[in-house]
Amino acid sequence: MTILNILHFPDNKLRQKGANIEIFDEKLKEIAQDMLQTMYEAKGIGLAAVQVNLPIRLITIDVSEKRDQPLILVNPVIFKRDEKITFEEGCLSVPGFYEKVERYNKIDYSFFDIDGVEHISNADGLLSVCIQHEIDHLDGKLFVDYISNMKRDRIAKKIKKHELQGTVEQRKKVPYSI
Ligand code: GNR
Ligand code: NI
Repeated sequence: MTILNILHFPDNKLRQKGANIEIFDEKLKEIAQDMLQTMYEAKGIGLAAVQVNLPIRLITIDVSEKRDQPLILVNPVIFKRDEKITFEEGCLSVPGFYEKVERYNKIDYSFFDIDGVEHISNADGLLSVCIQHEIDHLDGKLFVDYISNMKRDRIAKKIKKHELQGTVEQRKKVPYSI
């Protein structure tokens, strides 16, 4: 198993759209396990393949308190939406920033499991918000797209500056850097 690298806003690769998955093979199972491990290690409740630079329609989720109820959703589609809910969202691709976003409280959705079997299910509350957030990633969309341009640009600037500083710190640790 491998911990995958999570892309950070404003990386353009986060704007890639995930392609539908048509082959349910061992490689797909491996990717799903790596994504689960990456999600747990990052302490996230969800992860979309686009966030780890894989433009395919695969998401992992675990909203359980004990973090022992992993969900793997392939080609998820929401086909019914009900009631609005406002939720303070965060994102592993927008580290350190939280904003209120309006979503649907209740959804009906379909997906394929890792073996290629289709299922229909429903969700509300946190799971519903998380599924909508993850499907957005598969469409190249981030929660910061719902806030003002000014706030979004400031977040982009802060993350860029923070990561530039990280690079400098790493450079300092190398005694004879080139
Ligand atoms: O870990 C996460 N927490 C979260 C909180 C509120 C709404 C959505 C989320 S998803 C996020 C993980 C992530 O970035 N998934 O793409
Ligand atoms: Ni996210």
